Amino acid sequence: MASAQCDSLSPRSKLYLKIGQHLSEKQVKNLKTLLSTDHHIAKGITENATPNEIFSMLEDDGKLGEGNLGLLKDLLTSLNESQLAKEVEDLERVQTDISELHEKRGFKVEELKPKEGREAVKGSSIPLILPNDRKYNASTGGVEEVPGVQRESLQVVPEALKLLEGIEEPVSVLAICGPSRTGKSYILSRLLGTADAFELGHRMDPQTFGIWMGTKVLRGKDFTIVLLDTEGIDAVGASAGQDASILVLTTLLSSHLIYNSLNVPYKGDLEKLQCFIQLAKGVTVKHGQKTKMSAFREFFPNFLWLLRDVSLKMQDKNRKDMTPTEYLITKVLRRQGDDDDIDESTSDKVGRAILSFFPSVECATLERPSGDREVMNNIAQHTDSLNPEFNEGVHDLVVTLLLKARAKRGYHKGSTVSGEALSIMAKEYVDAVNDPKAIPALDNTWQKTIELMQNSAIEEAVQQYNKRMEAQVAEAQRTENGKVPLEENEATEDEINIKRRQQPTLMGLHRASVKKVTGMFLEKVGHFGITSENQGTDEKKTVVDKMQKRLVQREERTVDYVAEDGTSMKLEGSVVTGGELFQYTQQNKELSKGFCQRLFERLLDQIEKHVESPPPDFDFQKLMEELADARQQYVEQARGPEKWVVLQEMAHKIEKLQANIEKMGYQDKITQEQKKAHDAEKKAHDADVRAKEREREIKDLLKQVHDMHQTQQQTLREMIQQYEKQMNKMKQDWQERLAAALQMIEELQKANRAEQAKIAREQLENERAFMKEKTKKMQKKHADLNKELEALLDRQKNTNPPPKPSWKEKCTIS
Ligand SMILES: Nc1nc2c(ncn2[C@@H]2O[C@H](COP(=O)(O)OP(=O)(O)OP(=O)(O)O)[C@@H](O)[C@H]2O)c(=O)[nH]1
Ligand SMILES: [Mg+2]
Repeated sequence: MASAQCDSLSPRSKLYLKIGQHLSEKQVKNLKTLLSTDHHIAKGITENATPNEIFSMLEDDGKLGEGNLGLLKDLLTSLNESQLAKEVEDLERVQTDISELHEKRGFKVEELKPKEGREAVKGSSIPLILPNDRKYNASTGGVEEVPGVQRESLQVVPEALKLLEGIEEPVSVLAICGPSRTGKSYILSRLLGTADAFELGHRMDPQTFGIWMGTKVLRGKDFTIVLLDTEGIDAVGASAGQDASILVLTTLLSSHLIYNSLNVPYKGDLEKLQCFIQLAKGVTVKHGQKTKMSAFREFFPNFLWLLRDVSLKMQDKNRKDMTPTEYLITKVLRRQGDDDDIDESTSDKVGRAILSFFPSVECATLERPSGDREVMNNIAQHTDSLNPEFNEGVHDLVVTLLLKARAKRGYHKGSTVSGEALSIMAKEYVDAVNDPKAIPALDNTWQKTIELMQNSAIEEAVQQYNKRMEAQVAEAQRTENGKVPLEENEATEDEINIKRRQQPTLMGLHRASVKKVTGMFLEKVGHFGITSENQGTDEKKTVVDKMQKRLVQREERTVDYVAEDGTSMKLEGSVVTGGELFQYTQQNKELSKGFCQRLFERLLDQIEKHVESPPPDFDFQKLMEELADARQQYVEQARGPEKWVVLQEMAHKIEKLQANIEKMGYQDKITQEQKKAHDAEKKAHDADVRAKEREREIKDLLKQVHDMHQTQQQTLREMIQQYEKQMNKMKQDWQERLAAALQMIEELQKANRAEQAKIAREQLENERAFMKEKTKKMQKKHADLNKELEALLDRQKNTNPPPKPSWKEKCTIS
């Protein structure tokens, strides 16, 4: 196997390979016998399988897996391979220990799955952002140098963005940065419960370039933790400006930033961290405006300085023990000496920048993993041979980070960032960092992100609507002999009396589809923070309106109707003029027109034959009876919105028939008076039919206005329901979080970890205050929504129907 491919394998897969290569032919045979005797796999199935294939089968059956290697250990012991059995046990312990911690805090390691139809990515990490002199090779999962290209800019890796897009829920982003070759990738891997999820280097040259993302995440109840590994600040080939760009991007994308370095830092060491001062120049909160250092706090991640290889206790000048955080803040970051000294050194500036930018600054330490060079060089394979204090420190770190993890907040208060939003933000920020004339602005980027997400949610809603409509319309139109047009609106009382098969109406299907799609849409947009208190329901309503406008556009129109006698009629009403629904109404009209024309012609065909070669007893009276009968049949069988239009269009055919009768001498069979009386009767009848048609049209239009009001009310009601759901969920989540945090504080106190207990308590108090405020705001919004609904109901009650022209009055018959 090529080494690049081998490198991207998980430690478990590597161990399977190693076992396979190590076992002799005889041992493999015994392995198969053991498996069949204990009924794990039937012998016939394993006959020609390699050990690696057998392990895959056991994984597929759930008999082997992460933290579940007991069977393999037993098998190896039975084969007298005690060394390999120990390696299996070690790996299982590492994975089990950390995964138990995850589980206790409600998290589970999960592999990110690409969206449907997309290829899975190779390896346990993938570059998210790369310098332009490197390129991602999707088939190997590795990164290659681009020959002859100088590093000048950064670029996003589409495959990684696609993975992120698949995370619809809020994300918490844990990123690590710091000098090269200080064990950043290693510690990040340990947080996931493995040892080499992120590529480690064992040479002096830097291993990680750009910003990498773990393809495994920690999936929690309320958010998913995504891990980002970054290239070392001072990596070979990167200039100071490029270091600053990587730091800017890491800071903007994360919600918890770990700065990782070796040994205890001293004030003077800050000199090298000028990129933190650059942060203020490299980012702005509001587009085009200079931002005060302290204004970043609201949006920047929590900051944890992780000191590696530290075993000494930290003490103040009176030899009193200090916590690492106290040490970092008072001895390293805070300005020392005389405050009146106007010369601020570079170290002072860096310290001030770190303390001002980040909402919380803490410090943690880890001891040196091992003194053995061999172990250090292959640290991923030696988790259990490491200094126990180091491993304990790793556990403490995992607990602290999980306890503090929060969903990344968006620009607006109360909003959160989903994986999908993060992928858009990554691209926007990279574009701004690359452009020498631009600096990333938080407000602009957030606005753009929300717009893009709203648009994509709208597109998805439109697709869903069309999928539903196409399927339902086809189903409703289907008959044994083909397809029939649908009525647009529900039948009027008159029409119900006509025996017509009761079918769903086009508008009925449309309303049901809009209702379903709106529910799904509201659920979706709720995730990306437009439910925030600041924007609240107004924006939500606007975006729902925008989506519904894509589905149907109506216009209050004065519609022209031309009566048969040439009289023009004007009608006020709400008419479907566009949106996706329009195509269905148009198609249905076409279908109705064809269907009714064919029906009419079929009914008239027989009568025409009678006129052309009249049977012996055929007279004018008979003709009129046949015509009346044909009309009755037409009224019963015609369907769809064009049925009366077709009837009107066909009227001249009937006139032609009558003229033919005159020519053929039937005229003398009836008296002039009879004809006159009959004509008058017919015209009166036609006028009556037309009047009914027009009245029905007015009713349809009134109904459409009514429907529009109903949809608005329905949307509001759904928003109220969703708001209530959110409030209840928030209340329940808070109760659970509160209980968990109290239990955690108690545990920390019991374990004599007063410092961590204090931090946890403070955090709990902050959150309690925030929740109180948020609940108040949400209750107000809820009340506002209810008021709005009441107002809408009142408005509808007081709305008079549009003036209804009297067709009989206007439609005079000459
Ligand atoms: N001294 C020391 N070395 C460590 C520690 N953890 C890991 N290492 C070693 O540091 C080397 C580099 O580890 P990585 O995790 O790749 O370090 P990195 O900071 O990601 O390196 P770059 O990506 O190249 O910047 C490996 O040989 C590890 O064995 C530690 O806590 N202390
Ligand atoms: Mg690295």
